[in-house]
Amino acid sequence: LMLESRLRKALEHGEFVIYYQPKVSLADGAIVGVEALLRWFHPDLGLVPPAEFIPLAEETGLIVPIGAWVLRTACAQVRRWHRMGHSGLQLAVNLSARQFQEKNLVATIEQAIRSSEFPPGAVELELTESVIMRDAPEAARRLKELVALGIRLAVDDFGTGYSSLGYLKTFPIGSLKIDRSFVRDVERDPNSAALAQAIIALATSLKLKVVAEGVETREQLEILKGFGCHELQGFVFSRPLPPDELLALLEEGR
Ligand code: G
Ligand code: G
Ligand code: MN
Ligand code: NA
Repeated sequence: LMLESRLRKALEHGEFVIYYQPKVSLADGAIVGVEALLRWFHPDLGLVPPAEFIPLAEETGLIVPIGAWVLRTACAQVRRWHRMGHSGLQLAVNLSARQFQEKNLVATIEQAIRSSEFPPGAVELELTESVIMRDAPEAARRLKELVALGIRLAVDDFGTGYSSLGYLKTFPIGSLKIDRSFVRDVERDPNSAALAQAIIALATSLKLKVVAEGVETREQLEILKGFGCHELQGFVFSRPLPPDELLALLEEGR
């Protein structure tokens, strides 16, 4: 309860920050995008990890205003990086179930994009299979509205939901993010390797981009690259970073 009342005030007190984790092309090692990851720095509690407050923000509905703030702030930030010469940089933002169902979602996104003059094609929304599959006909309409804005859609934690694959055929998905549970054991466990390879083959034949998340070692990187994976995200390249450190990394790479 204490956490909940504090969470209610966190936005107005300016206690949220966004960290950015690079997504890297496996073809040439270039940073092609960033995923916005919310952090809560509480003056007394210190850093409260997202796993501890995002479920609470979901339950209470606070995720809706918080998520709108994330969209506005991340679009404005990445737009500044575009203007500093990193013009191709993609921005990925996570959407939870509550946000996806909220009736003002499309307007919120449109406004965030417009107010920062953000190129819509450089925004990608990350949704999990369970969010997409919750109410399939309604979700399909929603996804079409989002795509009509010109933005892209990614399936997050791919392979962990208990959905059919049918939605990949009918829904306007642009990319798959291989869940890190498959990546973690890819060097040791032949089944994990087979699954990662199958997901990459599936994505490739459907002409979807495929991103491996949670890549921690050089060996994992090489295996995934060998399987034809397009991009990676993970500690092997960088942790999620505060904006100034992310910018330093971008400047280093040119
Ligand atoms: O940042 P990791 O470092 O700990 O994130 C944990 C979880 O929190 C992930 O599942 C991620 O998708 C989710 N998350 C992080 N930032 C956001 C956000 O801005 N909005 C939503 N809805 N989820 C987020
Ligand atoms: O669920 P989602 O994919 O949005 O969550 C991203 C989460 O993964 C964040 O919590 C981020 O901090 C974490 N993460 C990113 N790279 C790695 C990694 O290489 N290893 C591990 N263990 N976690 C990672
Ligand atoms: Mn994500
Ligand atoms: Na994920």
